[in-house]
Amino acid sequence: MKRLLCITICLLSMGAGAQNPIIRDQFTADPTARVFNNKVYLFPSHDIPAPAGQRQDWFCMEDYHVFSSENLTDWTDHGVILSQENVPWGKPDGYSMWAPDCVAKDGKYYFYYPNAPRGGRGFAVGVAIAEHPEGPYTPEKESIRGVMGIDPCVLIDDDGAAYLYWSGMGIRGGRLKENMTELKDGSLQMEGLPEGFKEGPFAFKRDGRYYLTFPWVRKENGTETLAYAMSDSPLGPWQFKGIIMAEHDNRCWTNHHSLVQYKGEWYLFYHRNHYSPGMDKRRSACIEKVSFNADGTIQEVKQTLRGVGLTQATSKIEVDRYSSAGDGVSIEFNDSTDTFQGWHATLANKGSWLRYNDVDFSSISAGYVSAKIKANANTYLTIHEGSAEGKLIAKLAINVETQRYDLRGKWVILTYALDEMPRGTTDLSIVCEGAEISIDWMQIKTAPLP
Ligand code: FUB
Repeated sequence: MKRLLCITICLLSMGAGAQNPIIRDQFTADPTARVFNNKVYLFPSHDIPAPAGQRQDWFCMEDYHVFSSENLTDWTDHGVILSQENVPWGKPDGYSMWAPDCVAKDGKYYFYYPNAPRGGRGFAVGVAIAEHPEGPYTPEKESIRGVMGIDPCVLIDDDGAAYLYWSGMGIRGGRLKENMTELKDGSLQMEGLPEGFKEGPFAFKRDGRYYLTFPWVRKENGTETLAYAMSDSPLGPWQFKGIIMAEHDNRCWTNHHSLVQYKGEWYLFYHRNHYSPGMDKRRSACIEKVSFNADGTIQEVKQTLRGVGLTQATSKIEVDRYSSAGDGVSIEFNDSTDTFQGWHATLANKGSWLRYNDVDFSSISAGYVSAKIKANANTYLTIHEGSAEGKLIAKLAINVETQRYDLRGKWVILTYALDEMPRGTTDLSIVCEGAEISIDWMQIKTAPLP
């Protein structure tokens, strides 16, 4: 057995990290992603726990943040760009800052957002304008005349014409004036969409064809799928094409999404209540890759824990966000009173395995592996390149009864020398070789000590 180089007994919980959800310190619903200046900007809505006096079992949103990323893995939070008390036409305590969008036109950024109007009922849609995607954004004094509803989305066509879509008694759309803040000729109901509840329109153009994508409840007592229709014209009529993503398997009622092309790949941003399993109005943004068929139709997308993007071998590899797993693997929150502390995986039996895709070893040439693990009896894990039968990279043993410590049931960080150093980007598999063992994360290091 390899010599154990270092043991750290974890007295404090470590910060959570994971691939899906992509933002790991706050809720982020209704994720609209846009590419500006070669970066992906994420404009989600911001679920918060409802303050006293507000409905506890409903959506509660008081402001918007914007985030950006160049690799879809590391996200920078640029902070609050708009709060309910700064919307001149909105209820300052409406907590109704629902799904937004942002587009760039002629060097300016137009942020569209729904909100509860002051002294009125239902929802209206406003615009806030900035010189930079990160803001500062200045809200227009009035909401957009003729738009009563939620979930605005803007498509700018190749000829510069801009179209606004939103939901409210179905999905409506209309052309915007050059000023981007008013409808040009009113609006019309989008025709050709299936029966059943629809909201959250997201429109885009690809290879000369228009796509209208939307959350859709397809069956009685069902929850939302993500579905789409195509057309040769920005305002339809539309031809319904089917499902992009099936209902959540945990009955989270909403889904809401955007599709964006970045560095040659298409991605679906969507949400799910990962950090709030008991309450589906506190959601978190996730990403998956999307593929199109030759005829322009969209292949159905499956939800994963792993999400997208490379994980640097030298960062904490949150293996509980695995790509696939065999029998005997389960995940649990690290701290059920603070779910943002993330998860750990438990491999219950000898032979239980999990696989984590796309780990980038290119910036490291020799090394050690540290892992945060926990067991009740002496046992060990092996780490392999590729599948569970792939080349052995390291063996992580835990001896729970050392001369100095009783480690039974305690989280410890163990550090070992690697047997082999993978090159480039590879998948990693972790295999339980003995009694039950839990793992929170692992990390490749150039030096053995932290
Ligand atoms: O986030 C509040 C609402 O839930 C959105 O506006 C809808 O699209 C649904 O996701």
